[in-house]
Amino acid sequence: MAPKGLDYEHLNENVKKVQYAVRGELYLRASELQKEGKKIIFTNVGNPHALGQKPLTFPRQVVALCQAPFLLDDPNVGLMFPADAIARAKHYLSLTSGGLGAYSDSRGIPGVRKEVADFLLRRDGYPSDPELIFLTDGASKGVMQILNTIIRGPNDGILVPVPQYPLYSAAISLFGGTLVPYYLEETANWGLDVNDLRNAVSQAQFKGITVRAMVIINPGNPTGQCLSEANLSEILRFCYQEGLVLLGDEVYQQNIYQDERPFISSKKVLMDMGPPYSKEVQLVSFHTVSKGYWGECGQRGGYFEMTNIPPKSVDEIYKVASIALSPNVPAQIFMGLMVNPLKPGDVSYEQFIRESKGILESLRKRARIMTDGFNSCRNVVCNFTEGAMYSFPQIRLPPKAIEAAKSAGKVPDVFYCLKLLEATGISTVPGSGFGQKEGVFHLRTTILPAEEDMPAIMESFKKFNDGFMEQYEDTRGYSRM
Ligand code: DCS
Repeated sequence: MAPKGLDYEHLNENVKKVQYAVRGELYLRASELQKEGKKIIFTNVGNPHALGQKPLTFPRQVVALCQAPFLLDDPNVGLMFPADAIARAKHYLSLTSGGLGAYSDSRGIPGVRKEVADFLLRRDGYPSDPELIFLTDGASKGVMQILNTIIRGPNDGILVPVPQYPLYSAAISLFGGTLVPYYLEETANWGLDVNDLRNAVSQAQFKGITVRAMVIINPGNPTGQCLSEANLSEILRFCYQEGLVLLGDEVYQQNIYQDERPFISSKKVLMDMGPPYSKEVQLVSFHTVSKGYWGECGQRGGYFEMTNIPPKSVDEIYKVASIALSPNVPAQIFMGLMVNPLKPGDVSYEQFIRESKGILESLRKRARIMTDGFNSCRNVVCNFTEGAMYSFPQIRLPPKAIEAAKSAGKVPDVFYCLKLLEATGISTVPGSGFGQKEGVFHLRTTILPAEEDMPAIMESFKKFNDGFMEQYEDTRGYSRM
């Protein structure tokens, strides 16, 4: 019989090459165990509402009204919804061309893009052009769109931090480019050394690869570090010298759990540097409604802002965005609400602040409980989660455990995480899914389980880990730090 278009052997090889650990082997096994009736704690995905985080009331009221505009004509609407939610719903409906059921411009609703631009001006102190802001279905779609635009083939390299969030490795292989790793230094709190970047670029050149873009994730996923202003300006200077476009993944900018290094955007640092940098360095930065105290992952709302990108390239990006017609319109409203929050004096302001502060303060406590919990375990060392939503402890696996993993046909950290899952129901992602130095092992968990459940989860982890180490330890040493 003649081969058919979707026969496996004939598929796009780039599709087959893609790996995405966050929903990989561990996740599949956890789903199986759940079906068999085991209680699973899903800490593999940064999906706050799935772990019980309540949505903020005000944005849901506004979007509910936008979804059901007939409620606005109900004489009792004022009994069901606060006045500011009603006013805001009317505002957003007036920005659409036919409500939530109509496609918007492929770059997103102009009025919402204006709200994003106003937010960026307030945040960074520099004007932002709504024409250079595109709304997307989550940050993921924006990242993919930009990588797709850059990558021409295997000789195009993208500098990506290792450990990294596998959206980058997966999208780069999907588009047929080459990931050029730069290693974050665990012993320096996952810091970034610009000399390593230079080495990474020269090594790539040696293999015939031209590095064209650099990714930073700030705050880091899975590593949780916040980049300092000095570090960011070194990175931007490096991009200037090498002619790289900087992709600034800043989706965790609200998730900060220490006061020494508050979030500072790449855009602000770039503008502060002045010319020639501020006029020359190409920057695309990404944000989302999925993270922060919003955690509205299921809504799929995001944006990217382009700085110093030539108009003809912007037109090409617009053209490609047009193929998908329009980003989700309800998600665009969430984005508008996120960047244009309530102000003191608004009827719902107090409640909004109470809810958002409550979430962030609790996350800060959970970050601390987790780091301390991991550091109290045998052969486990863990940097503090300065930002984002994850803890990324290093597990120093004894040689016997590594041998046992090999005979089970598993990568050592996958072996450890599977055993952890079977014993405790805690579903994590092995460090190998994010990249790590040879012979060093990690796992990633989110810091998202409810605060009151956290002590019991850490206790159960400790009991498993210390038992595992007891079983496999001998006197010959460990996987190295
Ligand atoms: N960038 C980073 C660094 C992320 O961690 C994520 C999601 C995204 C972009 C994409 O988010 P949205 O498409 O929802 O805007 N993080 C995943 C993770 O590591 N666990 O859960 C989701």
